[in-house]
Amino acid sequence: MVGHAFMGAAHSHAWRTAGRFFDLPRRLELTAVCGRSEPAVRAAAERYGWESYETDWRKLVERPDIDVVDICTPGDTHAPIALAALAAGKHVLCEKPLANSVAEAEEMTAAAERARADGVRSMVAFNYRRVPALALARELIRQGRIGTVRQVRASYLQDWLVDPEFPLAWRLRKERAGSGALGDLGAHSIDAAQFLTGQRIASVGALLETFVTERPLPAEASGLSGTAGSERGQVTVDDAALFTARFDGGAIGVFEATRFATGHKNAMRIEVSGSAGGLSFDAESLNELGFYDRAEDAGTAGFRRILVTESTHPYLDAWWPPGHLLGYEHTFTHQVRDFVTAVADGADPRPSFAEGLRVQRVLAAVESSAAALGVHIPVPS
Ligand code: SOE
Repeated sequence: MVGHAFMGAAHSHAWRTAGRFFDLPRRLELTAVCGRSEPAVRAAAERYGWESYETDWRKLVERPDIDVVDICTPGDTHAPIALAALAAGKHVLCEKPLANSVAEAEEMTAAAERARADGVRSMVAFNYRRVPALALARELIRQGRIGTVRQVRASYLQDWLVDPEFPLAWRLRKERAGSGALGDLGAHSIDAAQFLTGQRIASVGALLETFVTERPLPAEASGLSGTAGSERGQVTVDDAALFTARFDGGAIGVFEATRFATGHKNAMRIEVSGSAGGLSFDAESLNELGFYDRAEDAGTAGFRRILVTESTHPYLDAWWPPGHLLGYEHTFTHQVRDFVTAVADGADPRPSFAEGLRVQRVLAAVESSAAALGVHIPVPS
């Protein structure tokens, strides 16, 4: 694994846990973790249970005792690490968004497709696909339980940037992160919308805003927390992104991704309205799915709450008795389970790099539209 901050911690936990709850076709060994600072990566290896560590990812990807490279670094290093790992014949799991640009994502997808011919697999870590409630929503949509999908309402709301003195972390620098709330949060919503509906976003019209354009430079490397130093620097990404979308199957959608939704910490919400019913999800109530069935008697019909904890629900057979809840970390454990199972079966793990590229194209179209003051820009297929 390369990177050991927030996502590195979540992925470490998942690599450690997946084989203990799911019957995996392979035994997992946490062979090595990589980070630039020796003391920090040594501490991470100890804390998360990695057998060894490296300070140069180039050395890591060449190691003969490694089969899988898991990329948990900021976006600017996804492409070089993934390209080197694929060239060295390692299966690759890469954090989202796939890259910082469409050109990088195209190169990564082409490399993944070449490597696939030699049995090497790759996947993008859109972990919300592995929330049992969202996996169930997809099953219900596929079964036709809400009829023809007509509308998607997706918002991803956080508020960790409301304080103008919050430091200029890497997520606020375009050269490191690619974009702001759009790529960090909007990418999840785009993937979830396409995953749930089975339709692809065909065009978008958008608005981006940066409310606080200058912030204190961080005193130390900081993620979602950190202390401010005395110098200041420019914020070069969006704080909030709004866009509308047309899907290729006839649906339309409205999206909001923001780090300025005061009071909301991690509200990844999505609602799908169909001709026969509706579905509604909020990650802050992770174990629940709202379901409205138009066939029910109008006098008593209404959105009802499905508690997604039955052993018949996706992923739940490995966990606790009904009503005993799962959390954010389980989504990463499910991701490892699906990735390892696909790799061992010689199947294609999803979402593929091609699907990650598709999301990247939507992100780019959103930026083009915003630059053109909301003009709808077709997304090339
Ligand atoms: C920060 O905004 C972040 O950690 C994202 O990078 C993750 O993808 C999301 O799951 C939670 O919020």
